[in-house]
Amino acid sequence: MLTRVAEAIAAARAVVAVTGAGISAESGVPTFRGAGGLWKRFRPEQLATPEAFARDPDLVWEWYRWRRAMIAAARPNAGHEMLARLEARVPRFTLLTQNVDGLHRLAGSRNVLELHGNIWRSRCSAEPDRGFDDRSSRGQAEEAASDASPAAAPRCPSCGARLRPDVVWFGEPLDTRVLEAAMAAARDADLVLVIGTSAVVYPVAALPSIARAAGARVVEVNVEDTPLTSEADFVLRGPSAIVLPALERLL
Ligand code: BV8
Repeated sequence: MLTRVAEAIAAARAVVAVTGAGISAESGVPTFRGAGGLWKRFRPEQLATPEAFARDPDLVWEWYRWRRAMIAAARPNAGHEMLARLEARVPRFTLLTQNVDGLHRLAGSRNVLELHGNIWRSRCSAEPDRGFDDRSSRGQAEEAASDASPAAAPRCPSCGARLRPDVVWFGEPLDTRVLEAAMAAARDADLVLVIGTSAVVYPVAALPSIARAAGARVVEVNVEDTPLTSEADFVLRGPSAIVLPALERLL
């Protein structure tokens, strides 16, 4: 199976990778729905929704700050690094990630669409276009300058409204331009590598089917079956940090 996937990659003009939390699992970042996953301790409705933020912004920020601390300690793993190298080996490569951890860019991937946003950015809850890179010293200075206690949601230095993580919550639309670019890449693809996602969150979960309907073949890399497994042309069962380098050795 691995050899047939390597042959499909070698023959492809346009490759799209769709990744989820599973590709970051071996970097020590917990997944959402697996054993010990993030949603085990909290329900999505409790934290990753605009209603949750309106109800208890400090609790939501506590969760995101906890995740940022974990992600800050994480490094890209062999799976992220293989995809970064693959980008240079195929004529057209687009990486569509649901992950907000930024590890693909850290690994060197360039053509990355962060479909659910990025945990290191925040934006004003009252002025959506006013965003901040909280990894920058300025972002941290803004946060530190806010006179609230460290546990409280940071405030916008411009208007005083609360800042929110610049991620897409349940019930919120994805950025239209980003989603349109992702759909276009899916329709153009000869091969889609779906890696480390439970394939249950829409509209991203629809992308492999859109690609397949336009003639692409679909490879699933996962440690377990998902709703996509029965649709996939190739199923590579195993951890992505092992499977992807093994695949690369055959290219
Ligand atoms: C929207 C925030 C509309 C950022 C997240 C019924 C049917 C269809 C859709 C819906 C429905 N009811 C509600 C909806 C819509 C909803 C949705 O899809 N709900 C699902 C749960 C049914 N979708 C939305 O709300 C989206 N918006 O539809 O808007 C709209 C339009 C106009 C106007 C208004 C509204 C927004 C979705 C985004 C939600 N935000 N997170 C953050 O805090 O991170 S979702 C959350 O789940 C994360 O972003 C995550 O990326 C995403 C998907 O999870 P996965 O990445 O797949 O991770 P998971 O843990 O689930 O799975 C890990 C996988 O890896 C597993 O399969 C595991 O086996 C595997 N694995 C583990 N280790 C490894 C591995 N694989 C390989 N190697 C390993 N080592």
